[in-house]
Amino acid sequence: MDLEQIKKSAINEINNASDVKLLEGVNVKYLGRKGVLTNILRSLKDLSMGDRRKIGPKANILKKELEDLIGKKKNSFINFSKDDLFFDVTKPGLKISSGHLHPLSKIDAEVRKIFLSMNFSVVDGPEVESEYYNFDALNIPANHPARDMWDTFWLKSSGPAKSKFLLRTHTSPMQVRFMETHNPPFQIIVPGRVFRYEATDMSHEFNFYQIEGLMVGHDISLANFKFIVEEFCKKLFGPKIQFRFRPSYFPFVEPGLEVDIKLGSGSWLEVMGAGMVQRNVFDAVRYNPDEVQGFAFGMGLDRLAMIKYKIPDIRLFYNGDLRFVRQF
Ligand code: YSA
Repeated sequence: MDLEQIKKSAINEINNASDVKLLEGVNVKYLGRKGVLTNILRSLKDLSMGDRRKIGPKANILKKELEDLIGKKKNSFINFSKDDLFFDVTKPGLKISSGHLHPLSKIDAEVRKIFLSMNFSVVDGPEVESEYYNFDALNIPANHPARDMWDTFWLKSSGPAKSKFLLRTHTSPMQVRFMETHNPPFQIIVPGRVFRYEATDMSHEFNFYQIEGLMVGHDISLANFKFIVEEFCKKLFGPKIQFRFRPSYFPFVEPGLEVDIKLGSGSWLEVMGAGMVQRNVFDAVRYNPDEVQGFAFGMGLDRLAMIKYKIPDIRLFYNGDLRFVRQF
């Protein structure tokens, strides 16, 4: 074998050696005491001066080259035991963790989808609102005792603004804003964030989400509202859901009512306020209350999520604990 052939087959065998033991075999075969290359180097002394000068340096360079290659290959095996190199194809794979929606975003998407399927349009509104839209236009003038129903974050007003500003306490101001710029008939929902200056507990946050609903047209009655609510509840929670209507009071509806849903524990949770739009609200937007009627509702999105996902405390949605969020 000449040196070129030896080089070719040695490199080939080094590359193919799949563990330290096989590599050691290659080392012995070429560089060991009786190795192929060692024998050539040893027999140099028997060659003529001319051949020795021709073959000697080449054989030594090749020896160095093979030692380097074997050394490098050996290093690549360090830290790997034989077991490490064994790939168990029957082992279950590692789960790749990917981002996903927060439970409130999930229920928000679901609620929108249900109302879209019932021909409602989705409208957006401002979180910083004027006192006029949040209260006055909704038949809640200054000093009206009903303002106590909504503990308010007031904003420091800058400049000679006529109306004071606040963080909206409910999504109802969008009823007025929408009616000011649209003519009936229409049916809309307004999902959005609302703020209340109040203490928190298991079912109350100071920052939460509501979905406002408003349907205005000719001959709209409370029966239409009951049908929509029933359809909505069944689509969101399934056909066995139990809910009840209770008479209630909001200055911008007459009559007013609230809707509760029965929890697994047997107790009831209030999920929305609602009613038939009050004449004074229609007056404020220059609709003729003798010609059009409408119902409106405002539901707590967080409360719907609590029921749907069986969450006992609303504060879990906001405390940023990833162990909670990752369960959805
Ligand atoms: C009433 C009549 C209408 O024609 C239209 C809308 C309304 C609802 C009214 N704007 C309102 O805000 N009523 S409410 O104060 O009773 O809140 C409505 C729903 O929001 C409640 O039923 C509850 O589900 C939720 N909610 C209220 N305060 C909350 C809350 N959710 C979490 N934390 C709070 N602090």
